[in-house]
Amino acid sequence: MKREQAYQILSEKISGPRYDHTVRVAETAEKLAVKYGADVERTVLAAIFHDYAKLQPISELKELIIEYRLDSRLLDFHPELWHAPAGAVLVQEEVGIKDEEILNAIRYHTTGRAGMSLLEKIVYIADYIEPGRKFPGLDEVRQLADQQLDMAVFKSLGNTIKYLIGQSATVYPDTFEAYNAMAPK
Ligand code: DGI
Ligand code: FE
Ligand code: FE
Ligand code: FE
Repeated sequence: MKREQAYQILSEKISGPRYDHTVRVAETAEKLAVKYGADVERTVLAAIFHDYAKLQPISELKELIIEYRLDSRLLDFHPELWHAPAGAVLVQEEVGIKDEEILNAIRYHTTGRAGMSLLEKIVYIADYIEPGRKFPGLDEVRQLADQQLDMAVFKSLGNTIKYLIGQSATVYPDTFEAYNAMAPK
């Protein structure tokens, strides 16, 4: 699928600031894919569709998790997490993308997971560092992303865990597993 077609399909699903965020994630992911030698077109496609389900009503995301027998633990965690795994289902069913690595990048873009592929790491970090973001510690992660992708992913996972704990929020196990897996050995 060509980018123009992907953006066309996306624009029927999301618009406004969320669409603009997606364009910035795709541009950031493209640069990282070139730098780190990932498949550029597949990385960009994953980035374009990473938030495909972001504006879907929570009730519909919940139905998808049940209907497609996704990890039922998701339902005990914050609904903000649901657009990622439910989005992977919708991108497969509605857009027709079958590429498992692209689908996994969408599925795990919010939490991360242990054993992320290069393409998954790039989408994860592009979502975190795109120029429109403002998080504490972002400058450090942006600098790391320039040279040490794994360290950037490790730091951003740590920052997210710290942020969530600061909010007294629960942390989905995949996020901890991703953090532990990315710790420098
Ligand atoms: O969809 P985006 O806003 O572009 O970004 P995202 O999908 O990476 O993250 C959405 C939100 O999910 C973000 O505010 C942080 C939060 N989040 C990430 N991991 C966890 C989490 N929230 C909870 N409760 N638990 C997690 O493990
Ligand atoms: Fe997202
Ligand atoms: Fe993210
Ligand atoms: Fe996003």
